[in-house]
Amino acid sequence: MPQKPIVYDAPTPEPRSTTVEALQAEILERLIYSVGKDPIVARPHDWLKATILAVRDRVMDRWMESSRETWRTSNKRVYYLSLEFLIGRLMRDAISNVGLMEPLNQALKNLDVDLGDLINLEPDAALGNGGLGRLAACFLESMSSVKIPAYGYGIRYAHGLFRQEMSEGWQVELPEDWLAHGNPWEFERRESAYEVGFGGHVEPVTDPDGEVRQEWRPNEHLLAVAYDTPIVGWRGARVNTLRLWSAQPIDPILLDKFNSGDHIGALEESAKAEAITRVLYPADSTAAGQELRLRQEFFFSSASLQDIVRRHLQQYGDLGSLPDKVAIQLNDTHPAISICELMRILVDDNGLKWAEAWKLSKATFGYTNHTLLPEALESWPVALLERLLPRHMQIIYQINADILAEARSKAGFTDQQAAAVSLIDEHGGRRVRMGQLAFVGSHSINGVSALHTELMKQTVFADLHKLYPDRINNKTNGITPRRWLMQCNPALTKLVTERIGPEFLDDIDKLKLLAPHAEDPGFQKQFAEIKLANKQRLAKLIKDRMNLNVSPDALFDVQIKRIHEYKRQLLNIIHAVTLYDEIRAHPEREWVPRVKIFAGKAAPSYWNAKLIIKLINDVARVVNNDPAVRGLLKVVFLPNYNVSLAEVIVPAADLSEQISTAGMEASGTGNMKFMANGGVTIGTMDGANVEMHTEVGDENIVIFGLTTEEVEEKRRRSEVPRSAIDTSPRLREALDSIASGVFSPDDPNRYRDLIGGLYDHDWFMVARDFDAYAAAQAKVDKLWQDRARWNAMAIRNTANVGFFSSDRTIRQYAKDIWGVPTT
Ligand code: HBZ
Repeated sequence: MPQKPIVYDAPTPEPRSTTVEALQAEILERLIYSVGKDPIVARPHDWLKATILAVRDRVMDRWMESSRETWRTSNKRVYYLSLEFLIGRLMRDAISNVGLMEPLNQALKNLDVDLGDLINLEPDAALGNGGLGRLAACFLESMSSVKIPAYGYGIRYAHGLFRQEMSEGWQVELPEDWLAHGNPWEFERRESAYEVGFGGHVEPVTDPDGEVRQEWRPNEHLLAVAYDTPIVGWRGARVNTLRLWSAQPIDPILLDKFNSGDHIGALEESAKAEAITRVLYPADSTAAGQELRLRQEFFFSSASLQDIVRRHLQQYGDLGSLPDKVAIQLNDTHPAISICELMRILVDDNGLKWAEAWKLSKATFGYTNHTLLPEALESWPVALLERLLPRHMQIIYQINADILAEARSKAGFTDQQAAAVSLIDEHGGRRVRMGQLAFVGSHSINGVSALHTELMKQTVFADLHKLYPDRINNKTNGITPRRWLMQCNPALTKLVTERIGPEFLDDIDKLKLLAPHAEDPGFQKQFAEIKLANKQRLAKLIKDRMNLNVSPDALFDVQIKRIHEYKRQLLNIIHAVTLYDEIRAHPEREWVPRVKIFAGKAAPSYWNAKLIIKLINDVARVVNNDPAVRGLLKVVFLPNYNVSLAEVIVPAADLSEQISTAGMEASGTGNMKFMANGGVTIGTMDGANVEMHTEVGDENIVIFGLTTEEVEEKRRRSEVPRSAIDTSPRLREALDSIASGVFSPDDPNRYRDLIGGLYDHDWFMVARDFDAYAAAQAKVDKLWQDRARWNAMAIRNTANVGFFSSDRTIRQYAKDIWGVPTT
């Protein structure tokens, strides 16, 4: 039965004051009474903690009000399940969204503390690898901003994405330690702990009414403990909860073992449990495949589903209304086992009939696909699932039987097509395909850009799409304009406000009002001055971190993202080598000074990606130190790319490199961040670049290269890439110099195989797109030389970014998939 309604009219404390005096007094109070430090001896981290606690208090009233409102109105809740949330820093976001920037700045100044310094001291919450995790973070902020009652569910990794250092130009990975100074944002919820099981067996049990139920009896148990972080929307519209699960043993120590002298064995359980949430898997484009990863996936899925069902039953008392009150979005297949867990909870624990449970479950789940790369599509060996999750494996078989029956009964579905939709892959050891499971268990399957969604229909899900033609839909990605424009570029935000008024802060489409000013020389000058100041700040960072001088007057040409062959950092660095050759060969020409800036992490086991980092650093060493270059070209690889570094680089970029092989980047979201900040894109017709091209217009973006169809055609014909190299002397020269060791005299063969691959198969079309890319870069030079033209392009990029706000994306999810209202 539903719980009796809770009465909310008890007196609550007054909301905290936001005056300078009140903030100042409270920070001091927090420093003394919560941190336990005398202001005389307080260290920067102590001030940071005291400040976060004071800010957090100003979020609490709205947090409680938000959840009360959801209870009171019985509104539907959205649950976003993601193994990754790449949040970055939270403090500036919260301060800015609740409008505390000015009073807080003053309050701290009065205490002789610099707010900017504190902001930079906060560690990044790097609980994600790249785009997928950062998208989840933008979505959380947008869901609060457009007033959707929502929860993010994920894992509280003790160690987020590794710290990247360079050792002689090679990437080395070091453990990340974001919790070293504690985490003042989170609330541990000991009372919200759930048991999660693994292993054991399934037992049929006969109920008193003669019904036979399956009961899972796991032989391993551990606890999932919740840690809640408030996520505040723009202007404090609403505060939602990010609930991260931490794994803990049920018995912290086995006393009988300890007492018998087995001190290590006594802690074994504890270590095994805690291992599950110890560290984030650092691969972003290959499925991990290890047992521990599957344990992570089930652990957080089970805890989240138990929590969701408990909350629903507490409020509504029956499960028949689940899809009316609950929407669960699966961020890729990583939480797909949730579908089986919900079926188990409905059927085994709550006695629902299979068909009824399946209907409810399907109406509740939606699934977002983020990749078509075959190596990233998750599948688990049947034997592993059977051992770790025997009941879930039974459920998968039952789902599969139903789907196959449906497929066969559909007119014209051949055995081969039926095999293609099967959840079980029979090729070499039997495996469960998580993509098919997520698809059949959801009422909506969405891609993340128009092109990607079309390709989903034609490739990975072609047969399932035939069986269920209404399920696949597109939701082009977006980014939150608060973090990626207003906070990371306050000067530009101020300028835009002065020019077109503050309405765009609440309605990002109003940025379009900037377009008529694009040709205005006065406005261009102001726009360019802000870009220059941002470039000076980045130049200083490069000087401080790498002891390298770069000129802020040069064109800042930026490629920052995970290192992957399909993203083609190799194409970019080969272009740098051709520029290097040409600058030396033709000193008399009028060269555009360029700084090529790279940053990004490689998966630790991805050899070619790590080799590409080394190549960038090898080329940088030679080019940056050659007097014949006269500073006209600099190459920089900035180590340890993360959200906070992106917030400095993005506003300083002139040129945004979005040069993936067409058909391979599902969407990209970095592309949108540059656009917002007046960066001009050089890019292929891939992912969301296609829609950026439409939004900004052909004259304001530089598009080049093979299309998806052309790439596909060349691959199908197994065309030899050699002729592309033979007909391009500068490409051949650059490849020869790299392959022969010009940049690696200490190991001349270092790049032989990497470059050999371009002659051999060139899967990613680096050689075949090179001439088009070089021509596009030459066009960029021309545009840059006509600075008025360039500035107009930059302004039009900012003006037309509105479509790429994650508020728009989230409103579309809300309307088409979740069925919830928004503002
Ligand atoms: O998701 C990215 C896509 O590559 C990018 O194009 C898109 O914009 C973004 C948001 O939709 N995909 C990822 O970032 N993928 C992962 O991070 C990943 C992590 C763990 C995996 C597999 C992929 O096991």
